[in-house]
Amino acid sequence: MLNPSVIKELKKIVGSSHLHIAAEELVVYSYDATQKEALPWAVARPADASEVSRILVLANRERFPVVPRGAGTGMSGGSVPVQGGVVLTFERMNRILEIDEQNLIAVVEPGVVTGDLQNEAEARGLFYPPDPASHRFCTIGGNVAECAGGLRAVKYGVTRDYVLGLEVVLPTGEIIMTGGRTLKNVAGYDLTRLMVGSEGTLGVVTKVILKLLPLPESVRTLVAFFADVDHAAQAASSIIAGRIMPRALEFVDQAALRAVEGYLKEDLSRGAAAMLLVEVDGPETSTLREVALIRELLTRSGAAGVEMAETAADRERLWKARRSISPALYTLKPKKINEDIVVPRSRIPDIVRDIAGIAKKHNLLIVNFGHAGDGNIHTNILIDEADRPRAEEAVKELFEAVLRMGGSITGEHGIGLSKAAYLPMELGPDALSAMKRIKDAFDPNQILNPGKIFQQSLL
Ligand code: 2HG
Ligand code: ZN
Repeated sequence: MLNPSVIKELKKIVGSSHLHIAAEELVVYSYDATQKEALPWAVARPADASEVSRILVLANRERFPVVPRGAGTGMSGGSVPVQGGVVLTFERMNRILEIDEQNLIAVVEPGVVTGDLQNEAEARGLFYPPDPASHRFCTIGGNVAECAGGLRAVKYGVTRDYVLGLEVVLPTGEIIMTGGRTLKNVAGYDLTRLMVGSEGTLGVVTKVILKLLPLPESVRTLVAFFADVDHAAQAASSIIAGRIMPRALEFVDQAALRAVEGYLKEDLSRGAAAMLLVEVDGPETSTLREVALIRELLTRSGAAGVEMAETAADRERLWKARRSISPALYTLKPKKINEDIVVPRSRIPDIVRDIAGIAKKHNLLIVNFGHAGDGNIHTNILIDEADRPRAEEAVKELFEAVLRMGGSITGEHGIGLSKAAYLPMELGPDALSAMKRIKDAFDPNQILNPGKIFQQSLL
């Protein structure tokens, strides 16, 4: 708990109307999209980097945890204050500070909603490609912390590929700039890349300089239906092997299709067992050519039907359905263990088969969907609480299979709380200990987002 004199100091830093200790406020900041929850002791809404810095200095003096939080859409418990402390929330730091149309750069505060930045860029003929499924709610600060991926990563890469520079408050209170407004910069260690994806454990990001691209001239979207999941997985791999680079290549299995169709009360697939969504962009002539090639590949891979979304409304309808899968799965079972494994893309059919075997062995409902173009499948185990021990066995077997194939246990959601126990499986002791030494160098008193990434025994 915080003693009254610390609460007084915090109020002095952010202003008393921006420091919350009422139970009903604390509950709002206690959970993320994993259903994990823990109450913070206080919630602070800083206005700028200097307020964040003063809070961190105080936290080191008084030894209380500080947990930065975006919109709480995280999928690994990264923003859940498991050891209590003060949650930092960025509702007041939510401005797009600049869109530099000469240099194709945006400068934003961490609380900007990702979809708002995408829209603002598009209104000027520019493009911010990272596109998490939760783009209408999630924030750039959270995206940077987790190195969010999303729907367009297959062609355009992930958040780290767009972050040119950061203003960061270190856990000990210093305010530093990393990188800058240039595309190239090799001055010293790449602290920008170290911060991106560090899950709020190495610093608090207070400003982000992002690279923008010109808005592609044309976009075309195809949807393909399959009579079995195996052919859909093979078709996804064949598009990549066919040297075509769609901007999105998404896979949805039968259980996910039925769930989202029920949730949206819409028939998307007329009973298909699997669906692929494929989107290309670029100059008009090249998207036309690519669509024809993809159609041919899909048909050759056994697609039962391939359709093109003719209008913007058709496209929107398909993407809305895809983005709704995650919440829709809660209609199947009360608990959802979401994994985001990633394998070399030619191994998608193999991992999908292995997952079916694991589901059968443990008698579990396991649903697969997601970013097939990246080899990144959202494997969701849907359970009642009583199924949890079997589900945990299944997770371990899933990760073993993924690692055997040269993959990773997390493509975009991060380790957070959910996967801390499994991180040693992927990294081994030496890489893990190198990471822990980095954490200790930045945060000697372990006040920033404690309990994340590293298992308790390593703390
Ligand atoms: C998505 O791509 C998100 O929809 C959520 O990353 C994935 O719920 C999930 O497993
Ligand atoms: Zn995803």
